[in-house]
Amino acid sequence: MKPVIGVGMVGHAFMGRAHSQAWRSVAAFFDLPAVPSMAVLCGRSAERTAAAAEELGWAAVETDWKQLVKRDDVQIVDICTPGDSHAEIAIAALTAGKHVLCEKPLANSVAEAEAMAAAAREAATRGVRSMVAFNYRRVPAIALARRLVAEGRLGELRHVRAQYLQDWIVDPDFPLVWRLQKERAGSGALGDIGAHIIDTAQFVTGRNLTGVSALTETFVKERPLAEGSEGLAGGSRTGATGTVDVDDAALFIGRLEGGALASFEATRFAAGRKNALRIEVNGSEGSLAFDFEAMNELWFHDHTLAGAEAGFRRIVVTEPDHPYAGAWWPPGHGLGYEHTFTHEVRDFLQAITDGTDPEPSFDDGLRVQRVLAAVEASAAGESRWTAVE
Ligand code: SOE
Repeated sequence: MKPVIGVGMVGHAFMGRAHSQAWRSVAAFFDLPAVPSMAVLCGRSAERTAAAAEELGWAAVETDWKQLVKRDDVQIVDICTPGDSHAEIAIAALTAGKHVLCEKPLANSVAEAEAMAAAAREAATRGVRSMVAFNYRRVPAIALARRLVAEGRLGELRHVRAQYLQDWIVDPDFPLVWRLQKERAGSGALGDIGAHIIDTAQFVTGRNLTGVSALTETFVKERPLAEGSEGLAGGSRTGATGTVDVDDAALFIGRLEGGALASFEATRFAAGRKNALRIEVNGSEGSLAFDFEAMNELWFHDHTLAGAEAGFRRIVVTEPDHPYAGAWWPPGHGLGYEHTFTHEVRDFLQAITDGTDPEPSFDDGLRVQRVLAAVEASAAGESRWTAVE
């Protein structure tokens, strides 16, 4: 019998559902040294949390995360709440000796992220592990892209072009859900989806951003208020409206360690683009291109080949020796969004049982938070060049 690790999850909306699916399926597809048990689900409403626990497969329910982090049947605390509660829950859980998986962005401010990273570093000295949930690192094609860059297949890196394009708030009548509220989410498209492309760019290239120059915009400044909105769903209208105090779109250029130039675009106003997380990297010896809307494909151009043979080649990233892919289906049968979360909890469980620090760490989350802060500072200061602290 394998050891069992109890999981307590806080939050059961969109991310909570995605994480539940991962905890439920991971042991069926990956040979793990320890298996997770979906011990406790925590949410504010007893009734809605009980219904979600039943639907998603959690054994027990709590309505106060402070109780959850004390429970003996919980060894991992999985935080799937809006950013305004990440720091408090994560620090309490780490202090109580629980491993922590925390949704992105790590926090709503650099100060909170610093406190979380410090708590994580201290906890690691006690064998307590933490990880921030930048799930796109676990798309097989993205992991393969990193491998190709690390192997030197692109040579000297010159350009990174990253975009995250969605369109779910194009309608000005779409309500002011928590992702559009600064107090809850920290920022708008920037923190919600810009954080993903910052992490993806730094992960794929293995280089951090050193400075940025940015523009942000809020296209729709007033939106209807709604009650009971969950995830990306609107809830029921109250009849009143509220002010949008976050960005709808963020554009910035930046420089990476080693000198490569980078551009980033994060928007929820790209009509027709649903979840287009895209990245292209150009180096002296080749290029890579990826679009999440075709997530099983990676495009690779080998510039060392003779001109007559060169050109972008489509790699279908479903072979047994591609990252993660071998655990699933025969070649060509493809994976989806939910698999990224399964890979994430697989790597987290593996690191916990190996006694190693998983990545992305809270320090990686803090680094992204510093970029977000630099983007906001630059945009507020007429796009002036702003160093990432
Ligand atoms: C909404 O923009 C959202 O759900 C993000 O919050 C997630 O991080 C991203 O994976 C999909 O889009």
